[in-house]
Amino acid sequence: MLRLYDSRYSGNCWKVRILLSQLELPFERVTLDLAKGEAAEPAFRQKSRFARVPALELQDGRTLVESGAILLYLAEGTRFIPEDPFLRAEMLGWMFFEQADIQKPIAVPRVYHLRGMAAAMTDDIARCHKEGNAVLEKLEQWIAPRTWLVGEGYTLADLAASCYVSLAPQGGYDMARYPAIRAWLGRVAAQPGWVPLLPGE
Ligand SMILES: N[C@@H](CCC(=O)N[C@@H](CS)C(=O)NCC(=O)O)C(=O)O
Repeated sequence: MLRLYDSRYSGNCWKVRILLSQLELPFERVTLDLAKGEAAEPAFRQKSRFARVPALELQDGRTLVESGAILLYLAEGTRFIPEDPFLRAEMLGWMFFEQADIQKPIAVPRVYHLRGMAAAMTDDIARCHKEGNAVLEKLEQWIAPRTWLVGEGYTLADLAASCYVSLAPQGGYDMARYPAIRAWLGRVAAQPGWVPLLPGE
């Protein structure tokens, strides 16, 4: 059986759990406590060369790291990856953009809030919000006249890009500014097999 090493609050791990659910693939979940430094422990570093989750251990014992790589591996040959080479490349473009530009300015203030450090980090949070709002504005403009990020259907682009964006309010972002993003997030969450970050949310 597939074994997913993850953490409860990680948006990157959440992406993988959503796809596993949507593909109806059974998996064993091993949840690490990152605050206790469990990702840096030697036994886990044998599995994850970057000492980070998610890491997906395959049936044959090999392990894949990086959420985008894991998504691509799992979704190969399914409706979540467009067959058309241009659309496939556009999908990858959104996945790269998410990792390079969307994730950090949203994840950093969220971690400060979740760990009760927000009051001490107001300057850093303001810097992240400036950067993050500029990126969210680009996303808002792109998605406003569209249903999905790429082509005519839900793809890995929507899955990968939506997770941290939907967590932005936990980092103090005002999403009232982004009606088209909010509508798109609603469409993503309504996809069959979609699961929330935490049970019962
Ligand atoms: N680009 C990586 C990022 C992975 C990452 O940053 N994981 C974080 C949790 S979201 C982690 O494991 N951090 C290790 C730690 O906090 O010790 C991916 O998408 O998989």
